Amino acid sequence: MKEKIYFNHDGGVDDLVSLFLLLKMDTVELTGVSVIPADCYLEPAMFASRKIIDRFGNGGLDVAESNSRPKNPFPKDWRMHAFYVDALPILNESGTVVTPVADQPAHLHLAETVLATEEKTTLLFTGPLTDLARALDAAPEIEEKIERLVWMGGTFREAGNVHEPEHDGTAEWNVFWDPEAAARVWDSGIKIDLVALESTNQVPLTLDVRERWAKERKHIGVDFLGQCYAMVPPLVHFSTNSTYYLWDVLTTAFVGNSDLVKVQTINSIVHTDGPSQGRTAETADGRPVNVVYDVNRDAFFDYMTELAKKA
Ligand code: AGV
Ligand code: CA
Repeated sequence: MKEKIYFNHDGGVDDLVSLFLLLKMDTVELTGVSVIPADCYLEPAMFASRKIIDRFGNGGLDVAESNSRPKNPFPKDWRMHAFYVDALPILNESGTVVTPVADQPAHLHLAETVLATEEKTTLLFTGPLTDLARALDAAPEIEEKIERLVWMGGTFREAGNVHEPEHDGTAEWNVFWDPEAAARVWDSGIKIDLVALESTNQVPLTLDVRERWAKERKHIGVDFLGQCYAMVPPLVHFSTNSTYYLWDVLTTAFVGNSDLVKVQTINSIVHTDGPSQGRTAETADGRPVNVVYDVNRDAFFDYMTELAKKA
């Protein structure tokens, strides 16, 4: 039987590529999609999501808009990426958008979808956890219908990826955007699989990967990968603040094929205040999370490229 997945994302290039790949996995069934305006602007990210479902899915889905707000907003330059994906010709060929906008806000859409699904649902989150925290407050009974949360977030390394005034650099952005939401989910009984910077640092966008997609662009789905990853800066000489990694795509690939990675359990807490806010830190009496800390890089890129060929 197919694993039931509810996907909440924040409209970055790798979030939208993740949506595309989920639609191509025959081991999973997407039960719902929602978009939070964290690393994106909401309108282009909603349109892009609905058009990706139209172009690559089999119908039957709607997409919910989040009305959640940040504690620490993302930089504008990154949030612009959703406009570029939404404008791609391959997503605009038909001239219409069929997949509807849900009438519930994301957190209620999540709760309703989980409760209406007979089996337990795996939650896949590739942005901040705000909608999940709010769903747990609004409908605590969903907790027992959640199989697990798979989240791109956090790190236990000294260096995070937040480089902002008044911060010490130890946080990962999806935690930093709303640290209280992460702490709320840590307080729940939900099983957490964390795809942290430990593993995502091993899958930067590099020129050899781009060249591979260019060579295989006769497949429409591989061409789509190439077009999407033409919008963001690759790792060339050294990593900068804007260097792009396949953070969310690795998280999504882990749902489809857990053999790609290694996992270890770490007891941890989330810092919610001060210069380390958004930091996930190991502590003996913290709550256990399963941390994906290593990945077979070549197998990962093979897996995602083969999935794209099914489009
Ligand atoms: O911290 C990684 C998260 C992922 O969910 N996002 C991007 C991915 O969608 C934030 C982010 C960190 N560095 C970035 C980010 C960058 N250089 N460009 C865009 N987004
Ligand atoms: Ca994201």
